[in-house]
Amino acid sequence: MRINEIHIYQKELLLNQPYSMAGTVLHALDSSIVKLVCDNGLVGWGETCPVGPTYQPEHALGARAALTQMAPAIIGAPALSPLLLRRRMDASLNGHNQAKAAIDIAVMDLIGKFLKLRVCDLLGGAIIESVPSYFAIGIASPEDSAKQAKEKMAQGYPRLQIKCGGRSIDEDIAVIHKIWETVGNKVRLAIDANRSLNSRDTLLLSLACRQIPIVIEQPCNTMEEIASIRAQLHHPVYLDENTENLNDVLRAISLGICDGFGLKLTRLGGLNAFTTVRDICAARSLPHSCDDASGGDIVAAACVHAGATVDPALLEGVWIGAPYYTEHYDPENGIRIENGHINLPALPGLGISPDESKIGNLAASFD
Ligand code: 0XW
Ligand code: MG
Repeated sequence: MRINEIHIYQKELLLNQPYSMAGTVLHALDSSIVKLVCDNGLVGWGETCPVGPTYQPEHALGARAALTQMAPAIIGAPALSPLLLRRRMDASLNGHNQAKAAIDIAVMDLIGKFLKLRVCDLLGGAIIESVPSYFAIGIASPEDSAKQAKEKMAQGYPRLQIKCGGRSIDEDIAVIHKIWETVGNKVRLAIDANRSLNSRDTLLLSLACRQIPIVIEQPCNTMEEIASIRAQLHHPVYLDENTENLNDVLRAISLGICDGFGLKLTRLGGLNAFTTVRDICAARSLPHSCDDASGGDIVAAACVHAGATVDPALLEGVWIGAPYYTEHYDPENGIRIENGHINLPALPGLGISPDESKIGNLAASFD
């Protein structure tokens, strides 16, 4: 079975409310969807969708350019050999994990459909059939943040992530205290500064909240800044944006500068790269999430399949974009959150079939 055709679509995902992180407010997202067609007619779907152009060094226009650059190397490749395909991609383009991830996801979808196995089974097997999710509360006032936290806790989310940064540190501290007063320890809390705090403000935040059991996610811009204050913090620290590839994860672990990770599937290079990181984290008992920066049903399905293979004791949850979007690519089997959890799709491959009228505009085709 060989890959005969590649089709790349551009999809604008409209958000049902502005999504705010430190220094960024987004109203829509630019997703790239990949359709691979094999010589036997089998179809596999992949997707990659950065959360705006400043979250990671890679961006949406770059993803489509990278896919176009790699297309000649992908056409004719054996579809049942993700490792060989990865090597072909690496030989034709340096870096650009997010774009390579879309192909990796599509190939795993193809293999699953061919073997009549779910993607989670190809990744080692699902330990759980329903994965915990978490909700990210955007930058807001203490009152609004606490109101949202109460609502999301009532909806069954076992964990909340509170965005902070990009404003006075006193406001961030007030938000954390207000949420803690409102939900207490009935839900796990993480604070995510998305690289925006300097080391002084990170120390002040940790000191002012030392009685509150929070995880502090990606407080500063660089691993070096985090390493310099780590010993003085009162809370566990997770890295997110700093882990752009497997080597970054290895560097962070070997330097001992974090207690866990907010992992992003496409940033690491896709499902196969993720399983390597999953196993390294397990070897060091490091908790982590299994998310992506953003994306529709295809990315969400990939994250749920991967998340189901993580030791539940180490899984911090699977964040997906569904609560923030207005539509599903697959209206019937699209990935949804119920009671703060996500059920694994039952069908082979990723278990979703995008409706082609919902996947945006054709940007490029190769055969
Ligand atoms: C909450 N997330 C998983 C989704 C956003 O896009 C960013 C991200 C994070 O943790 O940084
Ligand atoms: Mg994060």
